[in-house]
Amino acid sequence: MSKLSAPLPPAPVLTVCFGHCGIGLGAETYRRLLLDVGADPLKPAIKTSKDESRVLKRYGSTILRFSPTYGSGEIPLIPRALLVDLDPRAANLILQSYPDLFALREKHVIYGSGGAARNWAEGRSRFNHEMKTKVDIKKQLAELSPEPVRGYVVPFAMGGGTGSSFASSFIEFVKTDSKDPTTVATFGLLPEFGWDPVIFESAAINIIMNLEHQIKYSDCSVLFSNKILRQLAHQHEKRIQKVPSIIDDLPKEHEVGWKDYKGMNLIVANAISMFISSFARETEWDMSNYRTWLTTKRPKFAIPWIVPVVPEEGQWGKELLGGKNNTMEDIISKIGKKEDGLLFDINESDVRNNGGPKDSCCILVKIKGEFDVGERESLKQIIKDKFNIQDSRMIFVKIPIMDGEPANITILVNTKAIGPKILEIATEAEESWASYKEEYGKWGLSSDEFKQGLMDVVHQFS
Ligand SMILES: Nc1nc2c(ncn2[C@@H]2O[C@H](COP(=O)(O)OP(=O)(O)OP(=O)(O)O)[C@@H](O)[C@H]2O)c(=O)[nH]1
Ligand SMILES: [Mg+2]
Repeated sequence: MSKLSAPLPPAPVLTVCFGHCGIGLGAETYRRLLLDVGADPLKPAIKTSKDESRVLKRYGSTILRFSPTYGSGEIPLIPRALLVDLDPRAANLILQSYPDLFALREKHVIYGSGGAARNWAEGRSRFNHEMKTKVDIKKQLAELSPEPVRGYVVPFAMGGGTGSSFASSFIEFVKTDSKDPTTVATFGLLPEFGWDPVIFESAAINIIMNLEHQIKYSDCSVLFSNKILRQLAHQHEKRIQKVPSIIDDLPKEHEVGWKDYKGMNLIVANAISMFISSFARETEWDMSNYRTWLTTKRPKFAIPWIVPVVPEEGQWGKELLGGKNNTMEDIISKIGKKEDGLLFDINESDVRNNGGPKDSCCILVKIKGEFDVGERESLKQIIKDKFNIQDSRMIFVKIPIMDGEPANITILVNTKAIGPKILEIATEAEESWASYKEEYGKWGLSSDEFKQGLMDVVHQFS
């Protein structure tokens, strides 16, 4: 195809994953995005020109295309994804299992010489040393997108060292370094204390410093909690067991570190892939619109509510659904059967007592059919039953659905009701600081800086 006849691609969106958790979530999301179009994640390729337009409509510029290399004229699809961790194990595992997906090999990864010891200050200090001196992060980003970047999708855990601090430093870096307007969307995961391998006191400090950076540098911050993901994964265990995931493809002798997170990560991947589809596919909604949505909100964070929690088996791979499970009616019936899930740990009384009059939501709708007045009204009613959100504060984004794809609705909710959960963590961080200030101070986090961060977070969530 000559350059002139090629369609003008929109500026690319990159996914930059940080730490063990971020890499697990990001890789699962790409697998999911590929399965949505019926591509084989182990060898994703465009086979025909019909395929090509279908794929372009689906992914927009989140995927790189290269000239045919598979011998048969097929064009490989390569995610614009960067996997970053101080500990090289997680990224290596993914690369080993998906050599054709992450076909740019070492260009997809940045790693250091071992974890950040669950210490945000150590992680930040090592980001500045190892990432900016030993690695040329700008150059590596340019490999994935020689063009100016439209936006970044950034998944990570907030309670550990590397993911929490690297995501903080990275979003600060892209927001302050670039002259081009770019949209940053962060997907931050809260640990389940008493279950996850995190240290309560230091994790609280890490979370506060990370949140402060999200407040300053992220345009669309989405929060999840492992507590609720674990519950949902358990509740839907039977179905999840049958759903293939990136974890099933890991070398058997190594899968241990991720095995327990399979269901949880599939659930999160469902929400992140809907988020990406909301602007990567042909919709009226651009990624930068999220920037305006949350700008004036306090707290400027959203939590996802998804229907269904995990897509039905049978939709995966190349089987077509034959017109089943893809209408609004199916969505409503799934909510009736409690096959939906709010991915943050608040309940009805939290919403009743702590929600605010300016709570709002962004409703991503992928269903077959017109999405007519009746269907809109029933969805609005369901949302009002759970969150007291006014009609005028609801935004609908209709995502085109392809044949054979199941219906999916993801509602990003901005509500004051999450405040008290975060303030509990802030209290823990404040009480723990005295015993950690020496250790964190060694790595360059001063008491003043920590206290400023704490104040910003408390102000944001109060
Ligand atoms: N849902 C989910 N949680 C994860 C996953 N991997 C780790 N976690 C959680 O993330 C938190 C720890 O963050 P990690 O991502 O392991 O840490 P890291 O960013 O690599 O940082 P350090 O290892 O401390 O340098 C804990 O709450 C874990 O339970 C994952 O794949 N999925
Ligand atoms: Mg780690």
